[in-house]
This record gives sequence, C-alpha cells and structure tokens, in this order.
Amino acid sequence: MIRINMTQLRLVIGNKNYSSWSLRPWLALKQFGVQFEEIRIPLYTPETASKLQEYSPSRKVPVLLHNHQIIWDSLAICEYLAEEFPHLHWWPADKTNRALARSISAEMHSGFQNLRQNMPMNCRKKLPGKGLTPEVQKDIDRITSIWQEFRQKFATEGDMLLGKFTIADAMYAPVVLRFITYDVQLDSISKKYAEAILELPAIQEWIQAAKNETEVLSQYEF
Ligand SMILES: N[C@@H](CCC(=O)N[C@@H](CS)C(=O)NCC(=O)O)C(=O)O
Repeated sequence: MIRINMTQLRLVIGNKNYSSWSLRPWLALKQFGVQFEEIRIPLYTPETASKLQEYSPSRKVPVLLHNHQIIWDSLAICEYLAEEFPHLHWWPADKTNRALARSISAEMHSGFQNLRQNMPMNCRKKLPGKGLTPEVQKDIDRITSIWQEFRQKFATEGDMLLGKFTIADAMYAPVVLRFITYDVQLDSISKKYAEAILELPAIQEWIQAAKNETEVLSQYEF
C-alpha cells in the first residue's frame, strides 16, 4: 500500500554505498540547499520488497514524496524539483544550454549499460582495473568525450559540466565515484572535472555515510 500522508519533501533511497540512482536526486537536493527527510531502505534484504512497496510504485528507489504526490525515477524527480523550485536554476537558464544539459542527462539515464553492469558503484572499495572490458571502455570514452566537450565550452563559467552545478552534474556524479573505485585512467580535463565533483561537500557526506554502512551486497562485490 502506498503511504499518502505527506506534506514535506521526503526522498526514499537505497544503500548509499551501492545505489547510484539514489545519489542523483539526493545530490541535487543537497547542492541546491533544499531541506528534505531521507528514508533509507537497504536493498536486497528479506524486508526490502515490503518496504519498497510502501512508497514506490516501481518498487525501485529513488522515490520523492511531496504534497501528497509520489514521484519516482531519478530524472523525473529532478525534473519535478526543477519545476517546484524554479528560482534555484536546476537547469541552465539559456534554452540552448538547457537542451544540451537535458541531452547529456537523458543519455546518462538511458545508456552506458556496459559500464553500469561491469563497474557497479561501490564507494567503499578500490578495485583497480576490474570490469574494464572493451565495451566498458567504449562507454568510458563516450563519457569522457562529453566531459571534455562541455568543460571546454563552459570553462570560464565554473567547474561543473555547464559551469554552475545543474542536474547534468547530478546525473554524472555516480560515474565519478565508479571511476575512482575502478581507478579508470582519465585525460586531464576529465580528471579535473572528477576532482571538482569529489570536492563537493555533499559528495563527501555521501561517501562517508556509505563507508559507515554495514550491509554487504555480494553481487556488487568482486
Ligand atoms: N531508472 C530508475 C532506476 C532505479 C533503480 O534501478 N534503482 C535500483 C537501486 S540503484 C533499485 O531500486 N533496485 C531495487 C530492485 O530492483 O529491486 C531511476 O532512474 O531511478
């Protein structure tokens, strides 16, 4: 049964060590200074299905609960937040740049399956070289070509993909954490962008919380 008694923003997430989709809206909320309550449901336990069922129509995380509304799926949640708090500029103000930001966000949301499958997010671990198949390298090459193109284009406007932090950065932040875990070799521009993401206080907070978690999901450990 879906709980409908809700007036504040609440974000339902999975394990911080493993749930890359949860990190995306969580990071965007933190970056834009929006207060929210966090509901963490550890994934793949005997209780997970019944707990997810309480909140999530898709039985997946993340889910946002706000003003009697349930919004699920990371990108839909970010889009909802952008409409709900427009003064915070979750997307670039310029229409052309907004379309670019949306294009790379959608590309992340619907693609890079080889990377996702072979290099699952695991903030606690260091697994240099693991999972690096030729198909994964193709995903990495596409991601770093996006980072290079955007960082060169918006170099004078800030350290993030389109200068200031936008939803596009929230979408790519988990990739930065994967690149660190698997020690993926990066060109200098991509390395600098990865470092800028890693320096965000909210990312540090997430990593620290992930390290404090005790659940171990064997399917994401090699
Ligand atoms: N397209 C969804 C993907 C959500 C997703 O796959 N979430 C995973 C955790 S990262 C999940 O809830 N898995 C639980 C399950 O599949 O039972 C999004 O963008 O939010």
